[in-house]
Amino acid sequence: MKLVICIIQNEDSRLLQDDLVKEGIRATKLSSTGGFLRSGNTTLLIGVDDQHVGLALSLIKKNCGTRNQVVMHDPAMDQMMEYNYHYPMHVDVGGATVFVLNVDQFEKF
Ligand code: 2BA
Repeated sequence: MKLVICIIQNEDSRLLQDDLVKEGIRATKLSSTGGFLRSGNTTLLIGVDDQHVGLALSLIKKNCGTRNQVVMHDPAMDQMMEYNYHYPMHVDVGGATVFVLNVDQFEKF
């Protein structure tokens, strides 16, 4: 069994969750915050049998697009001395950042 952790944009979560449910793949949605933009994003925890990992990844890929976001000046970023940012700044966010982890044990009580 694998645990797929995927960080996606809020806008993509509904359609992806719909597709996962249609395919009988279970997922848990967490509200998360990106460390760089410090804006809301969505993290999905998807527990799947090994043979369904490919299907889960293809649904993530299908539903999660890259978007360009404009970052206006954020004083908090001035503290990151190792970078020299110029505002407004354009960053490409997503489609999805995905981690696939081995699950040692899975129980439901
Ligand atoms: P954020 O950390 O808010 O990052 C949003 C976007 O800003 C990133 O998109 C990237 O294009 C840009 N970015 C991030 N750090 C940067 C930096 N130091 N300098 C310049 N640009 C930077 P994505 O790479 O698609 O990441 C989207 C979200 O996925 C991230 O939101 C974060 O919540 C998560 N993420 C990405 N890589 C991760 C990792 N290695 N571990 C944990 N979470 C990660």
